[in-house]
Amino acid sequence: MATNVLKKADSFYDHFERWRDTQNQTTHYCPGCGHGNVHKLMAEAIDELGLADRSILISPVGCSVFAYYYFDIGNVQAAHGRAPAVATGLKRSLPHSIVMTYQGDGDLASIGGLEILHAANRGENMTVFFINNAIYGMTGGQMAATSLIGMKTTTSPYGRTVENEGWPMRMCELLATLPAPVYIERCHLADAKGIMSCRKAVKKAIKNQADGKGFSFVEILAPCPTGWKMTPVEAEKWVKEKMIPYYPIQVYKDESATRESRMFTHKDLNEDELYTTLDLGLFGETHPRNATFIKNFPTTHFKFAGFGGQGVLTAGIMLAAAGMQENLEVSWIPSYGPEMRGGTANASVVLSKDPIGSPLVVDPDILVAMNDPSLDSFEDAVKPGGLIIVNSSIIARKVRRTDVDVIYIPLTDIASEQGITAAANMVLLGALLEYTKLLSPEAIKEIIPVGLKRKALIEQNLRIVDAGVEWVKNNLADHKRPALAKA
Ligand SMILES: Cc1ncc(C[n+]2csc(CCOP(=O)(O)OP(=O)(O)O)c2C)c(N)n1
Ligand code: SF4
Repeated sequence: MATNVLKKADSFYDHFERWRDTQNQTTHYCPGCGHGNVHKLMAEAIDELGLADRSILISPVGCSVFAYYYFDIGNVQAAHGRAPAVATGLKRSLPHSIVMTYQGDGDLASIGGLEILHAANRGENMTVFFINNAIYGMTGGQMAATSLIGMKTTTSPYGRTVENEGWPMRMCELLATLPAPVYIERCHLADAKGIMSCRKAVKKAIKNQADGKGFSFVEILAPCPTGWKMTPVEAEKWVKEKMIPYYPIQVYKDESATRESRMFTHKDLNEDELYTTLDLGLFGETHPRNATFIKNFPTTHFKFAGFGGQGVLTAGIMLAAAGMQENLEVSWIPSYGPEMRGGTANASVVLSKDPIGSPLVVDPDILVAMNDPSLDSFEDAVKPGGLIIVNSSIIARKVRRTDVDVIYIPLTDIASEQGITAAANMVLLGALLEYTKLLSPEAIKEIIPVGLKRKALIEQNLRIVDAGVEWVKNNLADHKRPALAKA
């Protein structure tokens, strides 16, 4: 006699540790919730396709945030709405993985509306499961982009209206207008027949990815008895009678049979190609590698801050370029306000003998403050024992900190005396390097002819760097660093 053995899919964990039942066999979902059903269909499809070892599920923010407690495959949990972006990164770096996002309507159609649109438009070779229960279940029943007209939710207590909240969004129809997606289908969980259609759709959407066909999207109309304040039976009926008429069950697009397999390929550039592509060779050959210099180089974090137009970004990038010529690891990252001119700007620069983890400079070793707001903003952030260079032509006040080294230099006045007021940043570079000895001032002078946009001013700028060097020699020879000097 033939026997049917009903057993849990292998792609599920043997024990579901999230919930408190004695045998660890139930999920955390409410009775009658659609999420459990969809999980089962997915796990069985992954088993049948033999893809568990390559599969990565990206769980969303929403009731299904804990999907990773159930699926015994690769799991990543993404910030609200960002699953398609995370999936893109994963799929592109691991092209042979099977990447699936699992997203509710709040996650996919509301906060993550653009992520999904762009991933679909790029035709990312990924699989998206969109669980449309027309409400934010996890947070207590707020209106979703897909809540129906007339639907009462905690944020539409009088019922959703077109005038107030707009039309419910039909994601399948919207995405099917894009040329890139290969497969888009909507199915439902309201009865056994509907679940069987979902089963096929789920499997097909995963298989498409394994075949390299591109972006597949399955929307599943699912009950949320708790959010809808119904019994599970009433909720099933509601899917059938209210949701399906507005969200037609059909295949919106299916080019699976005709699409060529398309695998994303990395462009592997050799070192020469990398240099040309990224313009890294802009400053010519780097200097011969000086192993002792590099070994002894103190990793230094700089913050150059001032008004837009004072050249703080340029000073930062020139210093970084000079460091690069000496074979140091360098980073430069600008930050500026929205104003085209006159706003504040600052550059974070790191020079290091070791690879740099983050280009952000939160607590600089050296702060260059070109104006008052910059000193006010960053004085407290400088590391104890660090250095603050104050543009005393503009900043009248003194530094309050007593645990840092401070030098006051009239950068703007020196630049004016040399004929270009706007070149205070060049005075700074000369002075900074002469004072700290981190690099030779000559290193910056090599960069200027290439880095300066206005070539007619090269000679003058070189002289202005020298003026900064001279000023330090003439004025700071007796400068005493505070006792707590930088080690
Ligand atoms: C950036 C951010 N904004 C808001 C929230 C709050 N939040 C958590 S889940 C959720 C909605 C989930 O609804 P849905 O995606 O439909 O999933 P369901 O819970 O219904 O399965 C919201 C708004 C959050 N966690 N993060
Ligand atoms: S609130 Fe709704 S979506 Fe969330 S677990 Fe309960 S029934 Fe499912």
